[in-house]
Amino acid sequence: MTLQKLTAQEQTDALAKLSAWSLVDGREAIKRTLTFKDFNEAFGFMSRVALYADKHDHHPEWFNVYNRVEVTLATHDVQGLSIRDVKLAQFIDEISKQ
Ligand code: HBI
Repeated sequence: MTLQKLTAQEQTDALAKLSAWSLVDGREAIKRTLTFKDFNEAFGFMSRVALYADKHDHHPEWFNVYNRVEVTLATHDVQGLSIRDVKLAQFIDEISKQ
């Protein structure tokens, strides 16, 4: 099954359920910033996401400084958003209930 780019309506529906995420200005991508107790917690989060990403062959674009992690999700293969970004965002929300 080839990876499909989300339609505008699918994007709207997905973001309605991903309230902690927002669209990146000028790019079909979604972003979220997470703040943890300390670096140890932040890196533990990143480790869990990294294992998920490698298992699902879908990797985040992210920036970390100390206890803050800025995550951006998009699918290079479709130059936009796909179901893989929605599922990775859902996983991130589940493991980081803040
Ligand atoms: N991660 N975010 C993201 N987008 C992709 O298109 C992607 C990926 N990880 C691996 C991957 N694609 C492989 O299928 C190859 O295209 C590199």
